[in-house]
Amino acid sequence: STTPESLAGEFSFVVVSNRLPVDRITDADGNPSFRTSPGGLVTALEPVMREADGAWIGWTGSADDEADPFEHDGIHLIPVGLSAEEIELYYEGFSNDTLWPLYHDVIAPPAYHREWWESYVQVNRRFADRAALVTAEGGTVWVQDYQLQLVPQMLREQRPDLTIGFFNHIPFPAYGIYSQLPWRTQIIKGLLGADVIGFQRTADAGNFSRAVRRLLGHQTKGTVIDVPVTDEEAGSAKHRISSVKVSAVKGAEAGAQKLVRTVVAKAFPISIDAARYEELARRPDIQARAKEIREGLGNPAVVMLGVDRLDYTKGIGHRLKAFGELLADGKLDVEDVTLVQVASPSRERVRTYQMLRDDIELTVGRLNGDYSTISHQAISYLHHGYPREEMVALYLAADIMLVTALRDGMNLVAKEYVASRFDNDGVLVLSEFAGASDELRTALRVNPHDIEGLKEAIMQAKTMPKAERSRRMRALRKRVQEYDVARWSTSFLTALATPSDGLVLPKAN
Ligand code: GDG
Repeated sequence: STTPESLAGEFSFVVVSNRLPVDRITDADGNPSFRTSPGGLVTALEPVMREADGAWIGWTGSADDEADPFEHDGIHLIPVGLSAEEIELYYEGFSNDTLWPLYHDVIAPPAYHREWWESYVQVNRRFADRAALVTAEGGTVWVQDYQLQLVPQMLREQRPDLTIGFFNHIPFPAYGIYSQLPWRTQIIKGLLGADVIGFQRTADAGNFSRAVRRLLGHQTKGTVIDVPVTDEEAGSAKHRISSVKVSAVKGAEAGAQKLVRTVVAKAFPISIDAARYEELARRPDIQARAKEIREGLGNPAVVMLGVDRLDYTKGIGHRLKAFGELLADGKLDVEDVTLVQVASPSRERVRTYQMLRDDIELTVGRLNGDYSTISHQAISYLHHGYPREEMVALYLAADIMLVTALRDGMNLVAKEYVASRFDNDGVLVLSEFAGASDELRTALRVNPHDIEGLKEAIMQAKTMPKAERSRRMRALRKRVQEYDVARWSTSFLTALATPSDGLVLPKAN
């Protein structure tokens, strides 16, 4: 059988993420197998991996699963095992109950526990070791997301020959918030092990650079950060010398110089496989399904849609509040408007998520109790995950798409809706706190905290003339078609392959 050791130095392109892009399933005969799983990151990287014939390192999603490396749908997958305790401390704890709320502007209070941090360090070390093992001399490793922020530095210490990229899928908070983190300096240093650190928005990259200046005092200029090189690193012939330059020492006497590595911290807004969504949307069976969905809802004049992981960052409660008030005000009537809310199950073992679910379901139940009729539901609430085909049918069935996140790195749902609407119809209501808002300028952009403003936007969407809907949607579609996921990964990997500015020194030794 294939062991990780048998793959030593095998791959010149390696992606590292917390989760592998597959779910373990058991078929009718009890045989275990894998299926490609849904989700933001998977959606984004699957096409890239296939093309590069690279390897993907990550956790399978089950406890104590020490599966051997295997191939699935043409991608080499290299599992990293997590114990039940590590899932609790590193994943549910530090990743999802410390970093997630902190990086989303403390919408929920982050919990700080030293045992969680210790587990985070230990698990990051395991991922770094695995990447160090399987990556070829001079290869490229692309580390994904907030669960693995220490991996770049850990990897660089072992393998200075590698080119290392990191992409943060979630926001990076302002320093006033970030500075709460008891391990703020360690995390910053961990990330600075990368050559290129990608963020969703320009503001995220700026927040990171500021944290670097405040905590470490390194010089930054635009998107370039000068990171001092240790003597050991400078003496290593293996060092990726192209990123090393001589820089004047701030505050020292004239002429004083030191060796620095240049690290780029910059926005690379993630996207989707737009053509694939359009292709699905054009399928007659999916269009028929969209029609069937509307019929099933009682053929209301207007269908509104929300699609989110059930997460407190997504602003589902704010959306329901605005919708409920419009029903109460008599501005909306269940006879001709229905809200479909898909809330896919997420992080169900974390207490904050259990409380959120209770809260949302209480609100939905109340609103339906108050306003639904025998023939028409106010809210069709679905706590399920669906196949992608069904998602596209929902997008086609929806006259108005509501994305009201309180904080969101990007929000791919907004882009998927746009990509699916080849009919140039439909209105996107989009929170300015989602990264997508930087790009999707002709959406109806809202501040979801402003319930009055959100209600007005919903009414504006409902009464918007066809010509305006079409004009706005065309502009949105143009953007999403041009800046698709292929463009995202290409621009990141191009930046990674291009040494940043500076006086390049001849190779040491
Ligand atoms: C993180 C960041 C950033 C959802 N329910 C179902 C389903 N989905 C798919 C959607 C979309 C993806 O999951 C969700 O992506 P989002 O971007 O909306 O949000 P997060 O999951 O929070 O993702 C986010 C993203 O990473 C990428 O960088 O944009 O800001 O938080 O693709 O369609 N897919 C299927 N069934 C479902 O029930 N098939």
